[in-house]
Order: sequence, then structure tokens, then C-alpha cells
Amino acid sequence: MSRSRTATHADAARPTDRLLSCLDTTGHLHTEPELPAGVAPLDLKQALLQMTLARRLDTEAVALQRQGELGLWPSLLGQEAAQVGAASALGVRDVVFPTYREHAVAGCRGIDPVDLLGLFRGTTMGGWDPAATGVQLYTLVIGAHTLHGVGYAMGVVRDGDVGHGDPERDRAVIVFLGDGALSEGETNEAFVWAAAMDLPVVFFCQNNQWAISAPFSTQSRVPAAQRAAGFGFPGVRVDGNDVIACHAVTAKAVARAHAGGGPTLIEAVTYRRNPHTTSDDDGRYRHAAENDHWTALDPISRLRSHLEGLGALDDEWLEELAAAERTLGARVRRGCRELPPPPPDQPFLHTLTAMTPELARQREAHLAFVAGADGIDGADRSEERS
Ligand SMILES: Cc1ncc(C[n+]2csc(CCOP(=O)(O)OP(=O)(O)O)c2C)c(N)n1
Repeated sequence: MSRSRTATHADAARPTDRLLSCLDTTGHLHTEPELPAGVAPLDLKQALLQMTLARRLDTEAVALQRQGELGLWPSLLGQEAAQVGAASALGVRDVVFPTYREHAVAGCRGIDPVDLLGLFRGTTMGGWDPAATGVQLYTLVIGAHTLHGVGYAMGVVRDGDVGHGDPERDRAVIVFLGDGALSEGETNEAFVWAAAMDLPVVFFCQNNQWAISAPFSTQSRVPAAQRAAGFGFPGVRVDGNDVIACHAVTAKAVARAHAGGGPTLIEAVTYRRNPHTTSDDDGRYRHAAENDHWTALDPISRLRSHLEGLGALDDEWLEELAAAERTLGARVRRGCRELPPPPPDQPFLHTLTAMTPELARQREAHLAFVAGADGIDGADRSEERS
């Protein structure tokens, strides 16, 4: 395995505040010397499909929350290119550590959209099998999963699964984080550890400009990508609304990780166009004009214009896309309402690998409590209740 401690020559020569991009705001493809065309080919129609379906899921989920069917929903509106660009650059053996907003990443990895809703409906504490999907469960504690990802990457190295040049063997970890997470102790510890051990990790920061009501200028005095230099690994700043550039930088970082070259921090500069979650009132801390500015930079319109310019979108394909959206919408609305309530003892079954006598006692008491027979301490409370 190669153990390069330094960034490549190209990385070192590039000022880390330069924004890499391939697709301009009108959908015109231009040359980016650091991301030569063809290095990381992306199926553009598939990317448009994934981004469009992710947006439709998001729109449906916001509506479901408003109807009282979900307790909460963190919208991804505006972040589709960053997520689809990154996810489409991963191999099946690479492992994703998401936050709570990576709905498009989940879609690209084949997670059923209805399964994504359970956590926000309160019917599950997970929703999918991390081993089967290569996507760990959503993490609501900001920054905590950066260390989980780094720990997993240590396991990958110990298994000898880097540096073979064999896509069937080499593995990398991609940790998604927000700009607010950069201020967390865990994130900084994760950066130190990943650098010290040359771990195969890509830290993919979606700088969506806001950590709830705290602007990025409060989180950092320098562009996020520049932080990486202080830890000793490359930082790349990419247009997060450009799916082609996001795909290319992620593919490059993943290839570096696979080869044993160590970590990369990617800062995908984008914008959260909806409130932080459906519980947030963003009108209290930001102006509508800011949203208008970013709406004009919409990642889906940009890719669609590009493909239209190429004559790649015929009526038949567009009708198939619209039909796929309608099918998804209907499925999500029905599936959400039909999500089964979990068995009341589910947390007890998954706390430890083997049930201890004390846990078994607590489980029985809890089941009895839920059934309404006995109190949690085993005392008969039926008289008090009546
Ligand atoms: C350790 C911790 N501190 C505070 C919070 C409350 N909190 C929830 S989301 C959030 C902002 C996160 O912003 P960012 O990392 O930029 O991600 P984004 O939501 O913008 O995608 C905060 C502070 C939390 N969940 N966990």
C-alpha cells in the first residue's frame, strides 16, 4: 500500500479557495484543468433522474409533515447535485456515514424512500440495513459520526482493503457533514486521526451556508477546504450545484483513498433553500433575496439545460421521468401512512447482542406496562388508574 503523506503536486499548487466547476449556471460545460473530462465519466441522464426523484421525495415529505404524518423533515432542496455527484462516484464496497439530510445519497444507494421516512415518523430508530446498503444510519448528533467513520476506516486498513488497485478489494469511507459540524470537537479529532493514520476517508462537507441560524461566517474565518491544510491533507472546494464537478472531485478523492493515499476534505459550496427542518422559521434570520440568488443557481435546472442543449432529452424520456416522479410520490404517500408501529420491546432487543437477565426483567416490566397491567416496578397500579 502506498503511504503518501503529502498532497499531490496539483493539490499543492492550487489555492484552496478556488471553486472548481465544470457546468456553468446556464448549463454550458467548460474545461476545468484539474478535472479533465472523461477522468470520471458520469451518466448524466441517470444523474438528472436521481436528482429529480430526490427533489420529489423531499417535496412529498415536507407535505406529509405539514399533514401531521411526519414529526419532522430536514429538507435537501438545493443540495441534490452535491449528493448525487458524490454518491455516484462511490463503489459498492465504499461505506457512507450520513448526517440526517442525505436523502439523495440514500436514493443512489438503493434505499427504499419509505424506509427513510420511518425515523421522522417515529416508527423506527433506523430504517435500513447498513451492511446491505453500505449506508450507516442517520446521525442527529452533529459531528459524532465523523469519528464513527474514522473508526470504520481504521478497520478497513486493518483488513488490508486499501492499496491493491483492485476495485473488488479496495474500500473507502465517505463521511458527509455540514459546515456547522466543522466547529465540533469530534470533527476536528476525526481530521487529526484520519491524517495521522493516512486513513481512506473522504470528508464531504456540504457547505449550505447555514447551521440552523448561524451563518458560515460564524463557523469559519476561512473557506472550509482550507481547514484541511492545517491537518495535513488536501482540501478541495467545488461548486456544490454542479453535479459533474462534484462527481469528479469525489471520484478523485475516493481513488486516492483506495490507493492508500489518505484523507481528503471536499467542500461543496451550495445552499439550503428550505428552512433547516420543518420546525424552523428561517425568515427570522435570513433574507428572501439570498434564497432568490441561489434559486437562480438551481442544480437540476442547470443539468437539464445542459442536456436539452445537447438534444439528449426527448419527449419520451421526459414522460418516463414524469411518470417515475408520479409513481414515487404515490408510493411515498401511501407507504408513509402504512408504516407499521414498532413492537414496544424493540429497543430492548437491539441494545446488546445477548439479552442479560436484568435487561430481560426490564423488558418484561415494560411490556406489562405498555399492556396496562403493571407498573414499571412490577407493582399493580390498576386501582390507581381507575
Ligand atoms: C452535538 C450537537 N449540537 C447541537 C445540535 C443541534 N443542531 C441540530 S442541526 C444543527 C446545525 C447543523 O448545521 P450543519 O452542520 O451546517 O448541517 P446542516 O443542518 O446545515 O445540513 C445543530 C446545531 C445537535 N444536533 N448536535
